[in-house]
Amino acid sequence: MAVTDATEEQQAGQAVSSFSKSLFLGEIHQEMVLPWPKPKPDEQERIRGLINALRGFCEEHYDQRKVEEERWVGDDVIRGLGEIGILGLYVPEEYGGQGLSQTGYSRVFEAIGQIDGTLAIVLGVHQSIGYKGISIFGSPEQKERFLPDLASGRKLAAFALTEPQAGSDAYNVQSRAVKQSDGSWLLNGEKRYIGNGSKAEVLTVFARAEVDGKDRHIALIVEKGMKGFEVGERYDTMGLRGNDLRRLYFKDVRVPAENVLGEPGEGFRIAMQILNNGRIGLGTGSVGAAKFLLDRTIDHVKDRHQFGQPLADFELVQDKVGWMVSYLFGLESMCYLTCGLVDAGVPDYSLESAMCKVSGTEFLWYAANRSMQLRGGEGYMRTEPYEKVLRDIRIFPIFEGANDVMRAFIALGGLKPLGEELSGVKLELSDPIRTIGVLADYVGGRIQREVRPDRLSVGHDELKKHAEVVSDQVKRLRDVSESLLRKHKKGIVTAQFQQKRIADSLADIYGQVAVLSRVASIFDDQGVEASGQERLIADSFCSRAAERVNGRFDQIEHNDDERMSSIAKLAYKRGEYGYALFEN
Ligand code: MYA
Repeated sequence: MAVTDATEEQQAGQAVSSFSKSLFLGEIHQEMVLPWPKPKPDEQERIRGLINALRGFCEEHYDQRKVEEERWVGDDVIRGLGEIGILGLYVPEEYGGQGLSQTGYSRVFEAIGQIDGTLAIVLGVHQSIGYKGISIFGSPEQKERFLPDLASGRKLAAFALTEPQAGSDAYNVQSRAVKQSDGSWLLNGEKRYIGNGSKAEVLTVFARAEVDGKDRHIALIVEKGMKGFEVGERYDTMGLRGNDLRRLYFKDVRVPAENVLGEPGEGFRIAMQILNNGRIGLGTGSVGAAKFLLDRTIDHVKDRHQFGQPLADFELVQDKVGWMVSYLFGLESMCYLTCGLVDAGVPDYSLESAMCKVSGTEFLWYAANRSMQLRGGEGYMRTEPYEKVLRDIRIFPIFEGANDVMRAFIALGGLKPLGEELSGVKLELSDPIRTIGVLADYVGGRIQREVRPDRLSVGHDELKKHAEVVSDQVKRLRDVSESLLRKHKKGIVTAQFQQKRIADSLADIYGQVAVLSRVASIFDDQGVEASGQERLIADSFCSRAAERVNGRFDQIEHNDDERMSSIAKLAYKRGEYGYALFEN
């Protein structure tokens, strides 16, 4: 049930497959991002009810320190949360779920992130990625068979992609499924770092498989109890101690044909599509956790007095709190704009979800450190939540696509359509990361046609200056992207210093668009005068983001990348830091 108000213009926007990829072409498809997407009132009501029930339940039954000690959130907690609907948030009502949109799902998930990182991960592994594949790609029979138990919490789900030789390079999975004469698949292999590992009864597992004579991937639904499926040892982790993280072994596991998810051969695409959704969850989960930290920090700095005044009155405290509020507003806007794209049926939101993941997880790390800093010496004590939060969230920039890999994916994914346009040929290239360089070979001299980029127009004078600046950045994005393709040709695939500049700039541009869309809608609803605070935030977020973007674009030409690489290579050669001080 898609329950957001997707306007006709937004649906018309589906003619373009990706908002962010279009920015690389200098096009701003603002019908996709304006007006700001909001859930319908009846869904908002439902979201409120679920969040209240969640908070009430956790207040009474969830003790995060006990979860750390016992190293599991508790089967009773899973059952209880299942009973109040938290385990089947986006599952259609006909299968026993709540039928929420992506926006609704993410909003409830944010509230889970506000309560505890471990709980968010256990529930996220279950529904953000564990059974997401069944809900998107499952046949009606598979949905009927699995979703009711999963949505109610009678069964838990897991997602098994990562292997010893396939972490960031997920394409390289070595597990193999071989088709048998009866149509079943014989699965062999090993997975690692699998959340809910011993608890899950339904697992989405990815393997290589020969399909029509080609080496492809397959997605299989493995069920606990299948012969040859063994749960291995548990990892001793730094944080998220209540997450049951395991190795899994598959030894001649016979998976029946009716447990193949989607089409054989489509496994990698299925995995990536699931992760696109999972990455949004990590973005909004980070929003929730950051809100928890910020609220605590605001209480503390108002309460604590030093040098005869509250901490809150010191300028450097205001600098930190003000910046956290402003950036959180930007991050939240970016995440929920992405949810809106999903709910409007935009087919490709892969770059947006990767940006939510990268921006969310890095902001959360910053916010947790700053909040702890502002708590002073007391913040270092285990009686305060910071040490646990820091341990829990440290993995976020690493899993669900390491942030450096996501940056490469964002930059190359965006450069690919531009490369195609410049080449004038629609090339059948399979991927942005491995083969985009081939495109650049086709890029000849100066581009023939004059490119007139679109301008972003928001209907309020107060926001127009920012919209103009964003439009200029989009033009520059196209220009610098074009010159990078010309300069590096195939080498763009490995030009990671430049990829990072492009990816981070895109995130800042997208963040500004999201903030402008949201604040314009607040102006519409409340009037400009009444919305002074949001205007202030829009001013600060957009000005700072624009400064970062322009700084990075300048660095594309003027940088010390080569020096940095040389220093690193010399260090590799020395085999140690090795610069002599007086005692050597
Ligand atoms: S789960 C495991 C996480 N693992 C990963 O995320 C793996 C990271 N690696 C990748 O994503 C890929 O390998 C990359 C692709 C991006 C590097 N959407 O040749 P390719 C298409 C749609 O470029 P590669 C975990 O950690 C591509 O266009 N399509 O592939 C648990 C091409 O298609 P075509 C995509 O060079 C965490 C084809 O695939 C996408 O290998 C638990 C081949 O692509 C995409 N994204 O590089 C978290 N990517 O052939 C719980 C590629 O048609 C979450 N393609 O052109 C819960 C949240 C809780 C929050 C709590 C907060 C408090």
